[in-house]
Amino acid sequence: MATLKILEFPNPNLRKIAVPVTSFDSDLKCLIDNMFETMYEANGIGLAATQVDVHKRLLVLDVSEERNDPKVFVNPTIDVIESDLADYDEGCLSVPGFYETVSRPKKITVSAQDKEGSQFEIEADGVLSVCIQHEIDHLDGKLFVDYLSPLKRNRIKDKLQKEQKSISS
Ligand code: GNR
Ligand code: NI
Repeated sequence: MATLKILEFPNPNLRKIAVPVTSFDSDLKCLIDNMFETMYEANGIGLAATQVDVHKRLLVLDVSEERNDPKVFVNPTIDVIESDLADYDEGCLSVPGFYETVSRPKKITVSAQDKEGSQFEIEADGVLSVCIQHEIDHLDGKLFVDYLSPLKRNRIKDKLQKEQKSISS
């Protein structure tokens, strides 16, 4: 296994639209393992392939307290979105150090495939719902900062760009 480099805002590759996964082979399983290792090492609750510069429709997450409930969603789609909204203080591994309140539909029904390609459907609310919506946004080239005012978004962008220039890894 290996950890992967996480792209940071405003890297333009974070704006790419991911394409569906079509082969459920050993390369996919290897990518999934590496995404879990990257997510756990970074103490994240979720990670979309887009964030590691792989533009395929898959995401991993683990919203459990014990960090022992890994879940993979390949080619996820949101089938039902309830109209009630809920606020959550969101962060993102691609926007390190910034947390802002985002309002999203509270409850969703999601279908996806597992790592073998079998279809499944789940209902999600609470942090699981927030995380799935946040990760599917990544697959569509969207970031939580897009929900903020342009003023806030640009302040975050300027601060991160300065940091990236001073570190330049
Ligand atoms: O680790 C993460 N925490 C988090 C907190 C609130 C709302 C969403 C998230 S997802 C984030 C990991 C990440 O950037 N996934 O794309
Ligand atoms: Ni994120």
